[in-house]
Amino acid sequence: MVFFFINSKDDKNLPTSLLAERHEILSLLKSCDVNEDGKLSKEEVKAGFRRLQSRFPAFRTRRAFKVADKDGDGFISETELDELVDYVLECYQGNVALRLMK
Ligand SMILES: [Ca+2]
Ligand SMILES: [Ca+2]
Repeated sequence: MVFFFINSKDDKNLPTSLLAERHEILSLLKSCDVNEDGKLSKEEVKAGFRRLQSRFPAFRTRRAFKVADKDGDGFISETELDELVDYVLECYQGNVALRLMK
């Protein structure tokens, strides 16, 4: 009984909305690559946080690079993008779409 309860709760409701938010963030970040070199500079990531109505875009950007810029070259490459999406999701989970509408 208990197992059934846990399973049905975790597997259904959450992932769909979470996936939708991941997708929103991913397309936002991709649109921030203004020079189209396939990676995100600090300025480009900061612009993304501004789009998300962050009150502290510089702070968020610093934290994001600490988490996502694994090789420390100062850019978020395609392979590091997932980590960046995770960080953004951590900050704004549940209201990404709302923030982007403003
Ligand atoms: Ca770029
Ligand atoms: Ca990097």
